[in-house]
Parts: sequence; structure tokens; C-alpha cells
Amino acid sequence: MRTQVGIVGAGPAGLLLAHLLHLEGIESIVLEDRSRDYVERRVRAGLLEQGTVDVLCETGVGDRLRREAMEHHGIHVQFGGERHHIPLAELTGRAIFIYGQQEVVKDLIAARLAYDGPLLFEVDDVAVHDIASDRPRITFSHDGARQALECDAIAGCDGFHGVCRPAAAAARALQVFERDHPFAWLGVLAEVPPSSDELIYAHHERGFALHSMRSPTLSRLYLQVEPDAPLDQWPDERIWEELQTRFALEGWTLHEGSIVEKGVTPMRSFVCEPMQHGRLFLAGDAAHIVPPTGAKGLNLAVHDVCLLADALVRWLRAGDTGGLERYTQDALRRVWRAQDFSHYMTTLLHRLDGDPFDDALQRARQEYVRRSEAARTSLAENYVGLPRSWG
Ligand code: RFL
Ligand code: PHB
Repeated sequence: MRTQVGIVGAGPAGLLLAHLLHLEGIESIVLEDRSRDYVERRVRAGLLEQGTVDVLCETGVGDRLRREAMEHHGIHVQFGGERHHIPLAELTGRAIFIYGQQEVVKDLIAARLAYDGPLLFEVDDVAVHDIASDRPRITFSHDGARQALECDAIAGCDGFHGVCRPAAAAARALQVFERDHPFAWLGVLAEVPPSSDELIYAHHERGFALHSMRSPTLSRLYLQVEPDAPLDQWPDERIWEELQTRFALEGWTLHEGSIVEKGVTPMRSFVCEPMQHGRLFLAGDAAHIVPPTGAKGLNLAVHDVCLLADALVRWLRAGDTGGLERYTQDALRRVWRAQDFSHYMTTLLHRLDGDPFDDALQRARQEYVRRSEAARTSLAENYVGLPRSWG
């Protein structure tokens, strides 16, 4: 088997890359180790930046998104027993959109299959070879048969636990920048209309809580919990009780409903540099992870593959290697801005259990957000996402 670009992983990064390449007449094959049903049901991100929505709409995969996404012009942050509104659109001229990651994935899979683009689910034992040569290969098993796929380039879009970053690291020294946060998020999906028309990020002495949503009838809620918190310690009643405590505000009610999905996510900040070796290019969570407090991971994955698609097209069409050579540098500019912002939001709003100095800094930062329009504008500018002019 042969193709121009072999893509490992059918998450948002891999599927969008395949789509962008197809629009430019470049062939690719996408290999995914899970089933279609699994990737279409996996509940993860929910918040898309305006720039992400623009990319999906401009490339013809935004029809359902345009109809179903919920456009928000602000968020609430709560601390010290008070709730403060951050009017994102007024401060930045841009909005944010609520539309589940699995809906983006469904739309991209449907688009891929509509033009018979190769997309293989349930592949096993994926490995990449000869990445420093001009004939890199991917080997894998599918339907019981071992296959080899020869490519011009390989895109490692296989998420944080994939095989591509370790393959790059085995071939060259990758520098890793990492911070583990001493807590996790318990996320639930509940069949109850959202109790607020905009997201609420709450800091409470018992820990952080986030109120988000998926639709007019589905709420998405998160609680800061101990890392590796076993789910059986979190029966539904305990979750609602804890949410009620952390969001409590006079004159406001958190509506409860039946919990239909539950999961625990560790909080991690991670970047590997460079994001490439030879003909292997990493994109999205395969190269970097941010804590979800800033809602940046999926948006960064989209930005990476826009850069990568453009660079691959120029190389495969005209032999111009400039974009590929600059890929890491161009992608990391936005990645590090998002790392800083996600770290800021995380330490602004979580229970830190740190030393008194950290707690005092946190209070000073919250006070600054409460009192200064400049602080709120900075938060808003980062939250809605940097404009395209940032590169
Ligand atoms: P993904 O989505 O992990 O996709 C990688 C795909 O590769 C497959 N795979 C392999 N396939 C073949 N061979 C192998 N050896 C393979 N190993 C793995 C996997 O099955 C999978 O299908 O990475 P990608 O495409 O880079 O996308 C990144 C996003 O998924 C991630 O950044 C976001 O979900 C992060 N995130 C958020 N991002 C936002 O922009 N806004 C948000 O509101 C937001 N909220 C969140 C989030 C992530 C969360 N969790 C669960 C981590 C909220 C949560 C709770
Ligand atoms: C979500 O809706 O899943 C969501 C929203 C905002 C975040 C993280 C997750 O910061």
C-alpha cells in the first residue's frame, strides 16, 4: 500500500488533517485503533473558539455546527462567594461556541466517508519506521492481516498515549516540558437543562467546579477531585451535593437531573519539542497537553493541522520545504501562549493545597480580575483564542 500522507489517529487532529489535504488534492490514509462507534461517543471537549468554528465552516464541515452550536458572548467566574461576569464579546469582539468534540468527530467522519476517503478503524499494532528516510512506512494489522503503508510523510495525530511521539523520541532527543497538577477533574453529563445561559467557573474552598453544557437539555459539569479518584467513591448524590456546595449563590439554583456519563481526567501540562523528526510530524495532543481549564486542547489541535496541511501541500505540490521546516516553531508560538493561559486559569480557580504564599497570590489574582478591566480583557483575549494574525 502507498499514500502521500499516512495519518495515525482519527481524533479531531487526524480527521481534520485528512479533510484539509483532500480539499487540496493530496491523498492520505487514516488509521485508528478504536471503533467508529467508540470515537463518535467519546465525551471530551465542548468549547470551540471562533477561529476553530471558522475553519470548520470555511472547509464545508460546519453545516450542523452552524445549526446546533450554542454561541456564547460571556462567561462567569465565581470566587469569594461572588459571581463576576466577563463579557467576552464586548471586550474582544469575538464569541465562543459550545459544540461537543464527538459532534465535530462525527461531522468529519461523515465528510470523509462521503468521498470514499480511506479511514480504517480497529487497526492493531501500529508502528512507524524509517522516519528519517524519504520513504517512511507504517505497519499495522487490520482484519487479521499485517499491512505496510509506504508514505511521503507521516502525521502522528494519535493523542497523548499514541505511538508516534515515542517513535520520534527513540530517533532523536526530544525536549520535554512537563507539569503534573496534584488534582483531577470528575466530569459528568446530566439530562437537565443548563442552570445558566453561560459557563460558570467557580473557585470554592472545597475545590473548583465548572458548569458547562452540550444542548438546551444536557448539562456538562466538572468537579476538582483527588488524582486517580475511584469513580465508585462518587455516587450521583455525592456529586450533586458537592456541585450544590461549590456553586452556591443566593438567588441562583443549580438544577439536578440524571447523570448519564461520568469520567475522571488527570490534569497535565506537557509540550515536546521539536514536534517533528525527519518525515514524522506530530500534531494535537500527541505533541502537547494543556489542563482543560482554559478549554484550549482541541483548538490547538485544529491550529496545528491547519499549519501542517498548508506546509505539506506546498511541499508535495511544489517541493517547497519552508513550511515543514518552520512547523514546530510556528505551532509552538500558540501552544506556549495556551500553556501559559491554561496554567493561569488553573491556578486562579483550583484549590491549590499549596503553601500560604501560593494561596495569597491566588487571592491577589482573583481580586485583580474582579477590580481591573485590563485583567478581565487579558483573560477574555486569551479565552476566546488568538486571532489568525498571530499565525
Ligand atoms: P485525540 O482526540 O486523543 O485523538 C487521538 C486518536 O488517536 C487514536 N490512537 C491511535 N490510533 C492508531 N494507532 C495508535 N497507536 C493510536 N493511539 C491512539 C485514539 O483512539 C484517538 O482516536 O487527540 P487530538 O486529535 O489531538 O485531539 C485533541 C483533543 O481531543 C483534546 O485536546 C481535547 O479533548 C482537550 N479538551 C478540550 N479542548 C478544547 O479545546 N476545549 C475544551 O472545552 C476541552 N475540554 C478537553 C476538555 C479534554 C478533556 N479530557 C477528557 C481530556 C475536557 C476534558 C474533560
Ligand atoms: C466542556 O464543555 O466540556 C468544557 C468547557 C470549558 C472548559 C472545559 C470543558 O474549560
